[in-house]
Amino acid sequence: LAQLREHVSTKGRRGVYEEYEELRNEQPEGTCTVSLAPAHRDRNRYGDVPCLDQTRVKLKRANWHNRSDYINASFMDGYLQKNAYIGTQGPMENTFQDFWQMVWEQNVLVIVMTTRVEEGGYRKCGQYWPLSSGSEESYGAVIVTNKATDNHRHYRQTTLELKIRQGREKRQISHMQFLSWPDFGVPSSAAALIHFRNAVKKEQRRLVNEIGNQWKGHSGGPPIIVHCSAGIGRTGTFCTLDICLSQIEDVGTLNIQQTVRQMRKQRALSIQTPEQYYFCYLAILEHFAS
Ligand code: PTR
Ligand code: PTR
Repeated sequence: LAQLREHVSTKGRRGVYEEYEELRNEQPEGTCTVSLAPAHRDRNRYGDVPCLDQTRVKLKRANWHNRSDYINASFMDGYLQKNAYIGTQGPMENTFQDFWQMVWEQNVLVIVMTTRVEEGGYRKCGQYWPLSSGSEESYGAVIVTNKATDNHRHYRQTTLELKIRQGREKRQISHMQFLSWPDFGVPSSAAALIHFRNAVKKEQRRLVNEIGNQWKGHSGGPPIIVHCSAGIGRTGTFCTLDICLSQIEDVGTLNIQQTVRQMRKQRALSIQTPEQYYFCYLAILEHFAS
């Protein structure tokens, strides 16, 4: 940590920005053929944010909704955990069904949303879950019920119940939306974001323990879905912080640049601005300063 402090104070903000520029200049490995196929154009929220073929999440039952297996979503490794996250774009009206199919098929227990549905008068993400307590929506074969919503200062936590049309199984999952983070920006409070990250971690652990046996041996459980609008800027920043904090909690060291480099091989373009990159340093330093 002293090293980290030293690293930042010697390099200064400008030096850290340069470090980020190095990452930006590294050519992405891999291809985005499926993502860029004309047939999938309307399933990408942003034409300039495709996802890599090598790590994309494939819908399994492509015939559920009579569609191909494509969704703009990528598996991402966490700290010592393969596929700890799925990074994805904010669902759009025409991909709600795909999104919920992915949630069901990947046995997801926690969805992290780091954007608001609308920001500055612009639509950033679809309203893809039922908003009011007690209400129910169907998304293709998946039926989602809002069981309860808890409002915290910087985030909102909603318990959702999922079931499949014609199926008997019911699952409870948590939707956790962080509310203080404009896109291309950094959160208004590093402490609030880290507090949120800890709440997410705790919630995942709680739900994994609750479902029991199924995940024994995979201590981390199923992937946590993390999304913002494009699924790269804020999503990448959140995951970088989570990985670096986990590493520092475990072995006392961390390497932000290496973490982001690895991440960009799985979810291309992760971390969108030099400020977001710098924010990772500041947040960690601030967190351990107190
Ligand atoms: N200590 C920070 C702060 O007070 O801003 C972090 C924090 C944020 C703590 C939110 C608690 C918070 O409230 P809640 O538990 O309701 O999210
Ligand atoms: N074409 C968009 C743009 O650059 O404006 C793509 C984009 C949008 C990229 C939002 C990143 C964005 O931020 P985030 O990944 O945090 O939602």
